[in-house]
Amino acid sequence: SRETLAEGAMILRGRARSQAPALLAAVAAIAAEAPFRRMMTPGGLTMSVAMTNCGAQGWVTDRHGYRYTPVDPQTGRPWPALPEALRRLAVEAAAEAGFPGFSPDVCLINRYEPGSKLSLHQDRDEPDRSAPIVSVSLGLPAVFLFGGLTRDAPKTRTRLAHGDIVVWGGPSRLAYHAVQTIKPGSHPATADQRINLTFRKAGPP
Ligand code: MD5
Ligand code: FE
Repeated sequence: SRETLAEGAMILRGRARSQAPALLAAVAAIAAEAPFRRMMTPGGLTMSVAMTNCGAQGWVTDRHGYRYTPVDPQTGRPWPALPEALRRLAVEAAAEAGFPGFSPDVCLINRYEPGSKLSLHQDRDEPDRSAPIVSVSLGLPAVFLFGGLTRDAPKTRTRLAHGDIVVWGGPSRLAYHAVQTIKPGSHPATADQRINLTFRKAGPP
């Protein structure tokens, strides 16, 4: 099913479901090379979400700020490659949502456990704002808050469950959003975790 959340924002419910075992196996292989870690915000708070990356660069935050780096600062090695099967899924989903020609070079992987949340923010560290972000949710469900171009704009709540893909492009690309605190639970695919993959174009336009 394809539903429009807002202009440029389409949700493909269950779209990744059949590929979930392969996606989770890929995440485990990536995490064996570039472990999940809880990063520090520039303000000095440790995030409740654990993160890793694959692709040509990875998104990081520390006391110096938010940025993309070609090398994992924790291991000193390049981030693991973006697996072709993951890349293909993101490119297909983007095309289905009206964004043909998406060329992701990065996948940020978020790991939530009960009690984890992501506070209201915009994704603005990628210079090419014409490229959408493709988000794949696996495991425990989340309540997602989708707002507007200012922090105080009205917000819509939507549940994101195992296998759901959301494509955020056009005017929704820079919308404020948040993930509410994950509730305790168990999912057959991930036990007590929610995994979210976001495919992005972080390289130059
Ligand atoms: C998540 N991750 O569920 C979300 C999914 C992040 C993040 O927010 O930055 O890692 S991506 C949601 C997203 C991306 C770009 C725009 C919008 C939402 N939006 O307009 O609401 O872990
Ligand atoms: Fe975000």
